[in-house]
Amino acid sequence: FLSEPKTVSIVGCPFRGGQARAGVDEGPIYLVKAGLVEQIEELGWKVKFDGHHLFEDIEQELAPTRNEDVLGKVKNPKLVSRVCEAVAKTVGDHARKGELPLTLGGDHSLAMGTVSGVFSAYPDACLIWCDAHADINTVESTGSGNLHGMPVSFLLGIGQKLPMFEWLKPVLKPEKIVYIGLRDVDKAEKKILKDNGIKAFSMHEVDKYGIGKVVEMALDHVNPKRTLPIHLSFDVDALDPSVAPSTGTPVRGGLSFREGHYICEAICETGLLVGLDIMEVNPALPNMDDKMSVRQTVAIGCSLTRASLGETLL
Ligand code: B3U
Ligand code: MN
Ligand code: MN
Repeated sequence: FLSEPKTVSIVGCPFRGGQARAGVDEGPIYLVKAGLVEQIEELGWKVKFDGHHLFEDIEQELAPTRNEDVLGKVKNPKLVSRVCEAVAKTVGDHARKGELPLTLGGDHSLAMGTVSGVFSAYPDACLIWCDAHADINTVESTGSGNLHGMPVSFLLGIGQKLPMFEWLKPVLKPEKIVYIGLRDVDKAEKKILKDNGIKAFSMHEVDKYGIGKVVEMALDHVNPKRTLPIHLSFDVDALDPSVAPSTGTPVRGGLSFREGHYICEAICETGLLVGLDIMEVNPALPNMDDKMSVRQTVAIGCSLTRASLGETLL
C-alpha cells in the first residue's frame, strides 16, 4: 500500500489532555531525542519529521475556558476533540500520500485521531490494539472521566455522542479490531466487549497459547486472507512494568520484552502495516530521579518502532 521510496512520517504529539498525569506530553520529545529518526533511516526508510505538533493555536483558543472543559464526567472533551481532529487530518494526509504515519504519544486518546486518519485513507483497514487496558469505556461507563480510557468506543460510535466530537465518524466496526495484552479491564468494559462481539487476547491467552499463536489468531480474526491494511496502536503499558516502567498506569503481569517485539515483527512481516502509534511513554515516571527506568522505556519505544519497520527481518 505504501509508495516508493518507502517513507515514514513522524507525527510527534506531546499531548496529555486525555488523562491526569503530567509528563506523558514529554514522551515524543524523548523518543526523538533518543535518535529515533536516525534509527528508522538506518533501516532504509525515508523519514519526514519537521518538529512536534504543539497544538498551540488550540491550547490558546481554549485557554480562557480550560477549567470549564468538563462534560458530565468527561474531562477536557473540547481540548481532546480539537487535538484529535488535527491529528486525524495530519495522519490522513500522510496516509493518502502513501506514507506510513508514525504517531508518537502522548496519551492514548490521540488514537481517535490516528485511527480516524488512517481509516479515512484505508476504509477497509483493521486495527490491532496492544494494551493492558481495553480503552473502550463510554461516556456513560467511564469511572475516571479520562478520555484515554475511551478512544475505542468513540471510534466504534457506541455510547452517548458528545457534541464537540461531531467530526469523529464511526469508522471502526467491532469485527475490525483485535486486542492483545489486556489485563486491567473494567467490569463495564467487559460487558461492552461481549455485547459487541469484540475479539480480545488477554495475558491469559498469551500464557495459554504463546505469543506466536496469539498473533496468528489475532490476524486470522481481523485479516483472514492477509490482504487488508493494518494499523497498529501500541500502548507501552501492554509491556510488563519491569520492562517499560515509565508509563501512567502500569499493570503487573504484562508482555515480556520479546513478546512485545514479536507482535511488531509479525505484523511487519505481513507487509500490510500502514499506520503505527507508540503511546503513553511518560518520562516523568515512576519518579524524577529514576533515569534508568526512563532510558529503558524510551529505548523500548524506539525498538518496538524499529521492529515494526523491519529491523529484525533478515
Ligand atoms: N479503564 C480505566 C483505566 C485506564 C484505561 N486506560 C488507562 N487506564 N491507561 C479508565 O480510566 O477508563
Ligand atoms: Mn491505552
Ligand atoms: Mn493502557
